[in-house]
Amino acid sequence: MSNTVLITGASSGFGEACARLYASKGHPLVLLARRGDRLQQLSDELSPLVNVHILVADVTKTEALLEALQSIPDAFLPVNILINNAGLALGLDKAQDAEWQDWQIMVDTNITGLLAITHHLLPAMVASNSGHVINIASTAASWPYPGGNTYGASKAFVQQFSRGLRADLLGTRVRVSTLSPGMAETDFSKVRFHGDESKAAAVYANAKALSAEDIADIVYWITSVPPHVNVNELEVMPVDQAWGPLAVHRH
Ligand code: NDP
Ligand code: 8X3
Repeated sequence: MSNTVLITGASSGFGEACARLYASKGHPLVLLARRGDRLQQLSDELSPLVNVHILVADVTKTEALLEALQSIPDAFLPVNILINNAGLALGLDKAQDAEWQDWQIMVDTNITGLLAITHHLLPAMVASNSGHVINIASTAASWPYPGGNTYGASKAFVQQFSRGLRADLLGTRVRVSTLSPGMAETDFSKVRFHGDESKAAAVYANAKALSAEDIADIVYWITSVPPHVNVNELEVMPVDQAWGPLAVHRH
């Protein structure tokens, strides 16, 4: 029987593309996000291929989230592949101008939400001595940029937490991988700019960004390498993106 894949943030972007790809490979799916209508649409589309269970949950609401995870039907257990993808950036303001609420939501989503789900699902992976956690970080985890303050720091947490997990899991067959994408065209920028479509479009103007499907292909590859191989970390950018020089303030 194929491994069950639980994907957080499956209602859009990378998560949605992963759901389509894993469904095409015959994996039962548990799809989690806040927007139940989008999850239902995706489930209707993929159910002819595989069994799909949807969890309408907000990863920042820990108690309700854990209740939702506990309600996963036995037929979908154990969860073998966990794709911790739900996340967001809010704002691109310098730290001194940023909204406190934006920082709080990023930390609650990108850090606390990911921790709560991992904490809930990891013991069963260890008990069955199999499983794979794929954490979606970002190039922003390693490469700071103006306005990336809390977002980048939250993704650096994800990167370092993944390394810590590997250290703790040594001696088990449970794998942990971090994928750090650069610029990818999804709803990410629309969310970052609080729904401002023209600001979002400007991010991707006249450059070929990564697509959600590019990321799904890479996630799938990471989980398809032989069971004795662990891809620790993988960073990927579009060819049209690279680093800039260090900034200098001249007087
Ligand atoms: P999208 O905005 O298209 O998708 C984000 C997903 O996260 C949605 O399904 C959204 O679902 C879900 N989500 C957000 N907040 C919550 C929450 N509180 N509870 C549950 N689900 C939530 O963006 P991407 O697909 O691009 O982003 C996916 C991940 O990839 C994020 O972690 C992002 O930081 C990361 N990333 C993105 C890059 C990019 O350039 N696009 C580059 C590097 C990393 P819903 O709103 O329905 O809850
Ligand atoms: C998303 C990529 O460069 O906007 O994680 O931070 S970036």
